[in-house]
Amino acid sequence: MMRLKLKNLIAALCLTFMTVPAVAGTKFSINSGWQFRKADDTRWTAVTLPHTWNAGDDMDDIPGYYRGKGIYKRTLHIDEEAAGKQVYLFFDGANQETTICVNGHDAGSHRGGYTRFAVDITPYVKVGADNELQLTVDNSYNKNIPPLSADFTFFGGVYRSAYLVYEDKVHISMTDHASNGVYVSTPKVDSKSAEVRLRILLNNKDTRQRTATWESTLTAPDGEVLTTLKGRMRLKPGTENNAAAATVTVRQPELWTPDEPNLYNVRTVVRDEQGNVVDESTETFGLRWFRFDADKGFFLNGKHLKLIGTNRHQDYLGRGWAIGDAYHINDVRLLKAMGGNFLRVSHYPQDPAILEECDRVGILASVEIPVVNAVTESEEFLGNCLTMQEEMIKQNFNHPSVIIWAYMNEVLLVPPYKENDERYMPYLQEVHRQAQAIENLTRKLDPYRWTMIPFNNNQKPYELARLHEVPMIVGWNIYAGWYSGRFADLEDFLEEYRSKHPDKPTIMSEYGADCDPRVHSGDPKRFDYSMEYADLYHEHYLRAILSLPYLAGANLWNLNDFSSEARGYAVPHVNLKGVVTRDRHPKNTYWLYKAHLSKEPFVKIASTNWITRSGRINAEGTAPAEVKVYSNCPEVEAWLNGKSLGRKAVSGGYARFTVPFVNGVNRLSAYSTDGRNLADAVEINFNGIPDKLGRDFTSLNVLLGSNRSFTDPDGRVCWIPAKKYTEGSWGYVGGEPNMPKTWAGVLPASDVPLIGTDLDPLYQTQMKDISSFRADVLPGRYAVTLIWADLTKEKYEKLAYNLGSDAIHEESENSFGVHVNGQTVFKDLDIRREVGRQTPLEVKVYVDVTPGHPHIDIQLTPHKGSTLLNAVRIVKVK
Ligand code: GCB
Repeated sequence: MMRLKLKNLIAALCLTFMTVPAVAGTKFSINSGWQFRKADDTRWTAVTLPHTWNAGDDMDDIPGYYRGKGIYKRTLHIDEEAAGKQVYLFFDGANQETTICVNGHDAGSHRGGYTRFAVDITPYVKVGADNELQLTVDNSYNKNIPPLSADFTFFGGVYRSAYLVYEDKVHISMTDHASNGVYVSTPKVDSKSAEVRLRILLNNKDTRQRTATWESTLTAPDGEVLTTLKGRMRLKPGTENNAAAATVTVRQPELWTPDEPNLYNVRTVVRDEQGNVVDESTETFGLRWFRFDADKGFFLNGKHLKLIGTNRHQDYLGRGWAIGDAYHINDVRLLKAMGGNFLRVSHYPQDPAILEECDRVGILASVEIPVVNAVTESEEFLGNCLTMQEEMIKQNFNHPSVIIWAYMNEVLLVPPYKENDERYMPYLQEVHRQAQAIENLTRKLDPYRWTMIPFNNNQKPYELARLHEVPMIVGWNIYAGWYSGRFADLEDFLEEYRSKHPDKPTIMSEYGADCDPRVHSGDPKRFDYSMEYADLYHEHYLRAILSLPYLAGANLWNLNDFSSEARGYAVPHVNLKGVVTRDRHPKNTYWLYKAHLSKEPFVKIASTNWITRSGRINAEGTAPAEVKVYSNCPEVEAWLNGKSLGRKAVSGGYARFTVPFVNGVNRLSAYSTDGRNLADAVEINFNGIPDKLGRDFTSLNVLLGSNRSFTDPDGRVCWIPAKKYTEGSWGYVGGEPNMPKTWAGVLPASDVPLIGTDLDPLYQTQMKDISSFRADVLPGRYAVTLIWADLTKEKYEKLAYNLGSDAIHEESENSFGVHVNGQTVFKDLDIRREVGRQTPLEVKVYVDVTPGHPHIDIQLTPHKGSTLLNAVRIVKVK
C-alpha cells in the first residue's frame, strides 16, 4: 500500500518542512518555508504560499503596480526512498510566466496565470540530500499571453498551492496538460440509464517495457459498489499518456441536480507486474443531461431551469489573489445561500476548490480562458490561447457542474484600430479566425458541453466580425442604466439582437452597478455609488431576467467587489459591482436575490451594516426614513424601540417601512408573521439634526454639493447632504454643486481618487461659488472643521469600460479667502497650491460663540475663479 497513512502524514508534517518522505503516488503541498524577493530587490523575505507581491501595492496612491519578476526559493530534502521514483512539482497556478529551476538546472516552464501545470524534475533531483528549488515568476505584460488588458488587477506570484509528487515509474499521467489522467464522460444519460465512459492515461518512465493492470471501481452516491472495470496495458519504455478505455451502463441513475447534487465515484488502482499497487486515484462525476433552447432557455434532465447566479473574481480584501481554499469554498457557498444555481467562473479558470464545491453543492458553471478585450494578431498568441483552452478543459473535464466552456470576453471592446482604419476589418476577421480555432478545439476535446463567447453591449462590431456564428451560445454583458442610458434599454437591446439571431441561445453573462455600502442617497443617480441606485438597477434587471423566457440564464456582475487597479471613484482601485464586499459582507442586493431565489426562509433588515446614520429631525423629534426588510416570507412586522411599526406584505422581495428614527439608539427588529418567527434585529445610532440647533446639539457633519450621505464606519460619523440656510437654522448661502462633466453629461460625484485617505466620498463632492456656511447655535465653544480637496488629476485616461462616462479634465484657477466668525483661516486659499491635487485639506478652528453673536459664520470671498467647499463638521466642545 503506497498511500500514506494519516499517522505517517502527521509524522511527516512534524518533521522539518524540508524533509518529505518519498512514497509513490503521493502528493504533498509544499506551501511553507519559501523565501521571496522581487527581481530588483536583494533582500529575501520569508513567505508562505499562496503568495502575491501585489497585495497592498494594488491599493496604494501610486498609479500602477509592480509588473515584473519575482523569485521564490526553498530547500527541499528528498529522502533516499525516492531513489528510482519519478518526482514532479505540481502547481495549481502562478501568474503569469513561471520557470522552475532545480539545483541550478532549468527544469521547465509554464505560460499563463490561471491553469495548473506539472513539471517532471526527476533528472535534476538529488536523492537523500537537500535540493535547491527556485521559481521565477513574471507578471509583466506579454503581447502573446492573454489577457492583454482587463478590468482587474493581474496579481503576480505563486498565488495558489504548490505540490511535490512522488510516483512510481509507472503511474497515472500528470502530463496530459496537468489533467488528473482519468477522464469520465457521460455521453448518454436519461432517467433510466447512463452511459459512463472512462479513459485512463498511464505513463511509463522506465527504460524498459512494463505491463500494468488497472482496476476502476464505480460507487454510487451512497457508497454502494456498482461495478469494477479492469484492463491490462503494455507500456513501451519512456512513454506518456498511453490510453485505456472502458464503458459501463449505470441503471436507474441518481441524477445530479442543483437540489440533489448526487456524486458518483470512480476509484482507479494501478498495479505492476508483481501485483503491487503503484498508483491510485479518485474521481467524482455526476449523471445529468442538459440542453439550451433559443426560445425556451435551459433544460436540465428534461426540466426547464432558469440559470441564475453571479460571476466571481478570485480576490479578497488585503490579500489579493493569495487566498486559501477555504476562501474559494466560502464564495461558492455564498452563492448557493443566495439561492443562485449558476456561476460564471470569470474571466479565467480558478482554484480547483471552486468547481469541486460547485459539484458538491449543486451550482452549474461556465468556465473560460482569459482572452479579454482584444487579441494579438499572431500565431503565438493563438497558440497560447489554444493551450490554455486545452488545459482548462482537460483539468476540469470530470466536473458535472461544468456545462459551458467559454472564451473571448468582450473581445471587440478595445480593437487596436479605429473603424475607419483599413486594418479594422482584417482585425475583425482575425478575431473570427482565432475564435473559430478555439471553438473547433473545444468541440473536439469535449463534444458534450456547450460553448459561449460573451459580447459587450455594442452589436455592430460583433455583427461585422460575424462572431455570433462561432459559439453555441452568445453571452451579453449589458450595463444599460449604468454606463449608459436607462434600465429599460436592456429589453430593447435584447429584442433587437433576438430579431437578428432568433436561433441562438442567449445568456446575460454580465450586468451590474457599482455601489459602496457607505454611500446612500434619497435621490439615487447613475454613478453616485449609492446602495439605493444599485438596488433599483438590480430590481429592474431581476424582473427582466425572470420574465424573458429566451434568456437561458444570467450572471450578475459580480459576486464580490474586486481589485481593479486603474479605477477611481468611491473606493479607488476597486470595482464595486459586488453583491458582497471584498470581505464578503452582503449588500442589500444580495438579499434582494436571496428573497427571489432561495427556498430557505429568512428576514433581513436592509443595511444591517449601516449602523451609524444621521438625518434631519422634524418638529416631532423624529427623522422618518424608509427601511426595506428583505424576506421570502409573505408578511413581516417591524418594531422600533419596542413599538410596532405595523405589518407589511412582502412584494418584490421586500416590505418597506417608514422608520421614525430618533436621536440616539434605535433598536429596529423585524419578524415574519407566519408563525415561524424568523427575525432580524439591528441597533442603529442616529445623529438627529434639528433645523434649529438647540441645547441637544452635539455635531453636524455635512457634505456640500451632494445628494449623498456617507458613513465613515470606523469613525462612526455619518455625513449628510447640506441644505440651504434659513433664518434660525443652518446651511449654505449661494453656490451650486460642482459636478464633473463627462462626454455624455455630468457625474453626481467626482471619480478622482484621493491621496492618503480611504474616505474618498467625503471629499468627492463640492459646492462652487458658495458665499458662506452659517449655523445659528447657542453660545459655547465649537470646533469647526472645513474640508476641501482639489478634484483634478494630472493625467486623464479614459477607462474603456466607462463608455464615455469618464470625467473630462477642466483646469481652472480658484482662490478665495476664508474667515470664520471674523478669524482669518486663509487670506487667499488656492487648494492646489496649498496641498496639491487630489489631496484632502482639513482645517479645524475653535470658535467661541457669544450671546451677542449666536452664530457660526464661515465666509468665503472669491479672488480668482470660484469659491469652493467640500464638507463642514461642527462639533459642540463645551
Ligand atoms: C465588463 C467586463 C468586466 C468588467 C465589467 C465592469 O463588461 O467584462 O471585466 O469588470 O464590465 O464592471 O465594467
